[in-house]
Amino acid sequence: MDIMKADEKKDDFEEDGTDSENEIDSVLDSSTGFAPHDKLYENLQNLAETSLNSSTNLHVSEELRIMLLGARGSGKSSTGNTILAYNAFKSDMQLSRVTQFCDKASGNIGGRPVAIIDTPGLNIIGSTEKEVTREILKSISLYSPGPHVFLLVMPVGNLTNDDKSMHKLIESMFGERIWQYTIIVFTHGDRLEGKAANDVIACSDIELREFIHKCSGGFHFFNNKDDTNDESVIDLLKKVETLVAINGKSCYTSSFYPATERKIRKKMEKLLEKRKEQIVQMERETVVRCKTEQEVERKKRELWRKEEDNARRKAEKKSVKHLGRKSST
Ligand SMILES: Nc1nc2c(ncn2[C@@H]2O[C@H](COP(=O)(O)OP(=O)(O)OP(=O)(O)O)[C@@H](O)[C@H]2O)c(=O)[nH]1
Ligand SMILES: [Mg+2]
Repeated sequence: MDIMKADEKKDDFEEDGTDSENEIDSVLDSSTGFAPHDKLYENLQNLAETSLNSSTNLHVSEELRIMLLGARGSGKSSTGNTILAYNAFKSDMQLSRVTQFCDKASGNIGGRPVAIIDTPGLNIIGSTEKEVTREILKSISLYSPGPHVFLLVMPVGNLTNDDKSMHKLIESMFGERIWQYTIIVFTHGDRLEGKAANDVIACSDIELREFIHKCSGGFHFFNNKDDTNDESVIDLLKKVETLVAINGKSCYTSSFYPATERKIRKKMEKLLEKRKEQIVQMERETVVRCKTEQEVERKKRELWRKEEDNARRKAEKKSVKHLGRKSST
């Protein structure tokens, strides 16, 4: 029986937008292991009394979710690897896109659990751009209930027109509140040739400095080619912790998404929720066939990627249909 079809009919009744906005934050059950209803946000609220000086901060046991965004080849995967101090993500010098899918890897920095979500490069290049934005927006299971901080990764330099278009694209995807959760990471810090990072920024174009103003977390320089940059990672983590504090220890949630995206996500989450039992059953069948732990992880991730992709496409279609109906009335 095609459950998705039955779901579609039921969802059509729900197209009138009367659902409570609060439902948007409903996420998948933790029993799957791939869409955990992470309690971090609540845990962080409980920790509100904890002093935020950096020495205690690095021993807080909750996982910080950090999402990397930026143009193709800007150094996102390398930055993720530098932070985690191991080669979690594939990084390479090539003109085609190296990272194709969002991926998550975890580590421990100075006693602080950290999860990094790597993403494919966001470049304005027609139809691929749509695929990439869909890939980033659909990966609910990887960063639910939301990243604490976005690292916008860019090679050190003034803003190009492509950068400016990419910022518009990011804002259209996540809404303008994203900048409250953003730190700019300038890669290729080796190009500084001994100059102080602050001096380089002070002499940069006004457009770049205005953009830095917009991002609440400021900026940080990284040299991903330096194997001895532990100190720089700790400094970045302090900036991340400070930004988390400024944001009241909250994370970026789906309620900040632009209205259309919120609707799509809500539908997508409902579709996935309805298929949860089947997905869990498929997971069980997959596990039996796998020989290693890694294979289990990979297969589960592939399964969820496919399910999320299907749900996203269906949710997008419904939204377009809904908008069409609205404009014709
Ligand atoms: N010299 C230098 N090279 C860097 C630095 N950061 C990244 N690179 C190089 O830049 C190239 C691209 O880096 P990636 O980390 O793969 O870039 P990406 O943003 O993940 O690329 P996509 O996944 O294709 O979007 C690689 O050859 C890296 O070694 C840096 O700080 N200094
Ligand atoms: Mg990459």
